Amino acid sequence: MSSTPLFRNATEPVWCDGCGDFHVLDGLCAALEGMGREPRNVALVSGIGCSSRLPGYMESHGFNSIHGRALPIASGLKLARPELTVIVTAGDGDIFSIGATHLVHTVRRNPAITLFVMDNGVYGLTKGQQSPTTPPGTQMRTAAQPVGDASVDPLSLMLSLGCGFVAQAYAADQPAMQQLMQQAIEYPGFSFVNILSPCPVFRGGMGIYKELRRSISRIDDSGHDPADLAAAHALLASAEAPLAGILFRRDLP
Ligand SMILES: Cc1ncc(C[n+]2csc(CCOP(=O)(O)OP(=O)(O)O)c2C)c(N)n1
Ligand code: SF4
Ligand SMILES: [Mg+2]
Repeated sequence: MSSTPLFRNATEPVWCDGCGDFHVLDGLCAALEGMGREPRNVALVSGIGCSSRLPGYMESHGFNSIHGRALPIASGLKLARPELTVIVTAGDGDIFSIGATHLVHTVRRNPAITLFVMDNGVYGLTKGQQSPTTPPGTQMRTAAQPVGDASVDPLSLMLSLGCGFVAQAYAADQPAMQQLMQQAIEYPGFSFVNILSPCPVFRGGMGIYKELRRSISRIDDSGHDPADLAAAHALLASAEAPLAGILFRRDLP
């Protein structure tokens, strides 16, 4: 896949063919370049996971750190170097499982950091265990029984925590994802975009792309007002398909 040259370094990703994270890498490189950012003014921080390898493929400052700990590291970095564009790229396991407490308290502090979660609904790096976003009833390769636990809804969680920018994108819809990335990066506080980024190896095969493209419902088409928190909760509660777009946006102190 092609990436814009400015933000892509020469390292070849080790992701499997068909991994959604290729799209996220391409989209983020294009989004940053399109905003006129320079690699020396951008810092990417991640934890551990297939998705967390992303900073290693970009021509910017990067720290592939410790499982679940990217947010406190990024918060410290933003305090020390406020002029940098600080972006956290995480997996669903990394951020909603082992890193969940950091997520709660980072939202409370509202630092000007952007969080992009590559949500594939699985622990990809460790070969297919259930993650907090795996739907109940899913049969994982690594378990004898289908998943019995309830799942976390990232959008609902972030709305409830009080995050001022909550959005969802689909990795293979490049123009829409890039636009959302730019809006999130421009937001003056803590912004969150959940990116549906398939792991065809351990969750659903390549057919998951077709399924997502067919089922995704665009928030823009619903007439939803993103400044209305109650409407955002109501839209989520009534949604029968994955949503894409800005669900909630309000400037916070
Ligand atoms: C402290 C610690 N516990 C567990 C692990 C093992 N581990 C590595 S990545 C990972 C989960 C990755 O899942 P996710 O964040 O969803 O990323 P993905 O690989 O799916 O992109 C786990 C449990 C670890 N590296 N460190
Ligand atoms: S295991 Fe899944 S998440 Fe990891 S690189 Fe392969 S396709 Fe991507
Ligand atoms: Mg994952």
